[in-house]
Amino acid sequence: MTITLKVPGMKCQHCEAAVKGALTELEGVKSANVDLSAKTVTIEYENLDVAALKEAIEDVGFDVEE
Ligand SMILES: [Cu+2]
Repeated sequence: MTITLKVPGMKCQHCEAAVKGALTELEGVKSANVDLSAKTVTIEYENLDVAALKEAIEDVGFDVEE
């Protein structure tokens, strides 16, 4: 499955790396690609709840909008 989440707080490549790292650490996440100008992250995943994806992003300090 693929989902795109809006993460408005991402401002630079450090933010991108933090969000991407938090997501790809999760078992079930195949890829996470950040679009910094759109402030979105597109996640390819399986066997996971969207809630778990959001939680991982929030755990590294960013709010998520769907
Ligand atoms: Cu940053």
